[in-house]
Amino acid sequence: MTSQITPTTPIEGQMPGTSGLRKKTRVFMGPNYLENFIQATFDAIGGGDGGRYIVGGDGRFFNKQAIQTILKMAAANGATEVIVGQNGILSTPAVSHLIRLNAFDGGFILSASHNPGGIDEDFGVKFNASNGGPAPEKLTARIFDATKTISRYKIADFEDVDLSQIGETRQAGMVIRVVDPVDAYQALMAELFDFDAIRALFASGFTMRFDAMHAVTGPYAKAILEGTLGAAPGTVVNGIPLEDFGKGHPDPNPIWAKPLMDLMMSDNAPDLGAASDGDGDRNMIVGRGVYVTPSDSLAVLAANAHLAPPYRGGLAGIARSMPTSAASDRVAEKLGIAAYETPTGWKFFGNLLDAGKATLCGEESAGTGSNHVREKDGLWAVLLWLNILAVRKQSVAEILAEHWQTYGRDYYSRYDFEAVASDKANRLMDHLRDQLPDLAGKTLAGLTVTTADEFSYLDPVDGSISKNQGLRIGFEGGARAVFRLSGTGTEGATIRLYLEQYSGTDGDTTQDTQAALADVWAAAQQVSDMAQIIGRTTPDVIT
Ligand code: VG1
Ligand code: CO
Repeated sequence: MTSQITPTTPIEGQMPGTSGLRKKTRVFMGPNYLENFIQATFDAIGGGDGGRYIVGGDGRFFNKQAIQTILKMAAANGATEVIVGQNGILSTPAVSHLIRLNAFDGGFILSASHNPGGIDEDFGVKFNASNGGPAPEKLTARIFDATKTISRYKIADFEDVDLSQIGETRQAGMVIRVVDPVDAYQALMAELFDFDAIRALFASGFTMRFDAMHAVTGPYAKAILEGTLGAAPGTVVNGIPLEDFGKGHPDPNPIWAKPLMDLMMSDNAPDLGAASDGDGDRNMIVGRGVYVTPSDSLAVLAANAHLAPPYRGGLAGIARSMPTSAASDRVAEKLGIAAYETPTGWKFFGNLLDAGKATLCGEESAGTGSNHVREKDGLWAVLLWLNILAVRKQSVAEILAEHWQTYGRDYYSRYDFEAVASDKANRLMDHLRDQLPDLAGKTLAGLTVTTADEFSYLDPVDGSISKNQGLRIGFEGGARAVFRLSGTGTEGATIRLYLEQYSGTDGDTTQDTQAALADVWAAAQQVSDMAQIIGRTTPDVIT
């Protein structure tokens, strides 16, 4: 075997976004593109010498090929051991767990998450650090810097590794262990939850549908729900990971998981519907006839977590991303524990979890997780719901209704405007930013502004500051509009508008969501002048 040092030159635009580097698959397949980014990552963490890493992905097109390249580069960079999922499959939370379980130095996750897959769709790479969590901003900044000065990459020359066989091989001084993707993760879930109670729930006739959306959670959900917990065969649908996710968007929301939504709103609805995304870190929860917004799901899980073994002793704190609704803050207040508000992206929860300040974390984008790993975890959220349902013996609708009666309801919806020309999207944000200092006290579409600012985050653990994390406008009566630009897209800009309206326990908690948000939506249109600036007021996706 020979290790090669291959000369290369910097490639523009290799800046990791909200969650890793995401580009069109063909871009990643271009000369040196993946190699430059992987080498920059090794350089940014001080070289791979003696390092041990987890490698795996969501099974999308180019996954296996990228893994072969990473294995060869890890060996040439001096890594001593790599664990890789069989057939290249590992969900994001499974990677996070394996890093922690083995006390490894980090992991490479090949995924563009909820973005579609295929040669003409999207690909991505995330690097997770030794705590199992997404690279924090200071590390992604170092990686990006390294991509700008790169002049060579290191790659070993050996035959492609057979990823289909579980077992151990040695190449270029590096041990490569191909492992079952599900085993360790399933053991963790069995340790966390009351599997006997959930088994009894299914045995009592409880029915469920889990839509894996042709993405990575299929094997996990089948093994755990059907294989161990006794859910009926066929509970898991679309359970085989496909390279193109069956040409769909593996994004668990009412739009992209419409077949599941339709079933749950029909007369044939099972007791629980759930779905997960490309890499298995997101979750959607739907009860019979009722969709649970991710913000509400976080709040309900927080309020009921003590019913599941790992959280019996109570929660240290609850963290949510800024655009997520205030529903979980109300639970934290009642429990007398801290509530944290972080920028969008799981990397900001890592310090809070490591420091023991937060136990549960969540994002409005269908991400929920806890201190059991350092990623959001789709199947974990589903199992926590199941554990709670098994104990409370009520329907999802009943639990939700009781929750609103206790805490009031934060009506919530996100509007996405996709593929907006970048200059127009920036103009809209600038236009809003300019108005912020003078907005308080003004009335927009009948709503009086109480606060208006651009969110910036001071990390209470390491003191780092993250600026420009979204524009937020608060209104009298508990409404809020937040504007931010997505950091996961691969084409043009996506404007996300997050709308929220609180209705207290004495108010109406049974309105239609969009009706409850009509005023704040009108105010958001007025203040942003979106009709003029981007020429549209109809979102592509409403979640
Ligand atoms: C989106 C979500 C954010 C999430 C991120 C990664 O980011 O809004 O909450 O953490 O995706 O999730 P953005 O910048 O496009 O709004 V995943 O499941 O794609 O790793
Ligand atoms: Co994801």
